[in-house]
Amino acid sequence: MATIKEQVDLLEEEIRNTKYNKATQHHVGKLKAKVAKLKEDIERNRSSSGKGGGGYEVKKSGNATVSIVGFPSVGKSTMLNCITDADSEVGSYNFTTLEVVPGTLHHHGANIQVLDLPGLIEGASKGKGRGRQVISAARSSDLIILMLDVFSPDLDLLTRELSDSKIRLNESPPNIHLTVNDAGGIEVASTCHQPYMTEELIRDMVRTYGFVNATVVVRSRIKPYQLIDSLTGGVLYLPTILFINKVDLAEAEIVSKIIDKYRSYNPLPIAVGKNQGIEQIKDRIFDTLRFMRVFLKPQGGKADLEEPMVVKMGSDVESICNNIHRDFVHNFRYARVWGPSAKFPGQKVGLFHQLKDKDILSVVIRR
Ligand SMILES: Nc1nc2c(ncn2[C@@H]2O[C@H](COP(=O)(O)OP(=O)(O)O)[C@@H](O)[C@H]2O)c(=O)[nH]1
Ligand SMILES: [Mg+2]
Repeated sequence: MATIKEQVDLLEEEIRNTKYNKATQHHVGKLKAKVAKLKEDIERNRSSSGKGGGGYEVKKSGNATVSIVGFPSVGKSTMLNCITDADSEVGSYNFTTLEVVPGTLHHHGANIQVLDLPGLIEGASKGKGRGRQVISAARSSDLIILMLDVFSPDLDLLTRELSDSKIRLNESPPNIHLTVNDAGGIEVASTCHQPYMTEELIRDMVRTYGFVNATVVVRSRIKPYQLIDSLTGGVLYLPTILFINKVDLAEAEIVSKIIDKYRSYNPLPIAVGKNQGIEQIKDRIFDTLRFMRVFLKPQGGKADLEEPMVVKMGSDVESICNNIHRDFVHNFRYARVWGPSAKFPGQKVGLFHQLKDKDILSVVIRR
């Protein structure tokens, strides 16, 4: 009897050796569901035997956390030193940075924690090098900065490592809902046309994955891997930005070729070692994190229009209260809002009211 690992290897080999087309997609889809199931079993065995990966313990701080991910020596530490108050060791050889080095970027009123991660190497997702730690730190962030060197711009290798670790970059989660039933087999209901897989394939993959009776409602166009993502769970959807570093060393033509090749990422050419592009880097990070400003108005007083509180877009009154002082949530009575999120000036709202950029907020607490 083959071990689970051997079964996975065999199935993966079969998937690799099967030419993917309309005639085989059904078969391949089922194989993939099978692999996903077996891999989950392996993970379960691993965690129950107590051999955890052991990630870095990085204490989160600031309004958001950003991780710099890249191969060794592309200039990650140099960038951290340029945009934050940190002092990370810079080396001309690989593997300089062995630990996660945090720094804080202060920009437009926001405090952004930036993590310089040890260089990612091929095989990181399988635990090579500091792979597991790099990836667990990356998973705990709000934004991933991908950094490439203009002379070794292998973005696919980088994103593959992240993708193998269940991190999806610049993607929205598929809209799939699965409900387990007592009887009736697998039922699939799709609210839109599915160009990438038939409903029959969806049904067979769900069955192969191990469900017997379930209703699957799909409300977006999905690909087989997205169905597997939603079956296995634990997938992270993170925004990302791409920086191409060391452009001072390359001909303009080479730089524009790379930018064109990865245009879907809207890459930013930089040369942090020469202090080029620093302000653009900061702006890009700030803009991608999608912050908003909320002006606080003390009860009966005037709003502070000078120094807004910077929070993530979509934040509600509760998260603002948490930012002011934890007693504010505890003693919260109600709040009043003026501005874009208010139906009328001074609207009375509760903790779960979603705020908008440039709102003015007054929180009333029990004394
Ligand atoms: N020419 C040039 N060299 C750079 C640039 N950025 C970093 N370097 C050099 O590249 C080497 C590796 O940088 P480092 O920040 O340690 O890379 P890390 O391993 O990704 O953290 C160092 O010798 C840096 O001085 C740049 O924009 N231009
Ligand atoms: Mg480094």
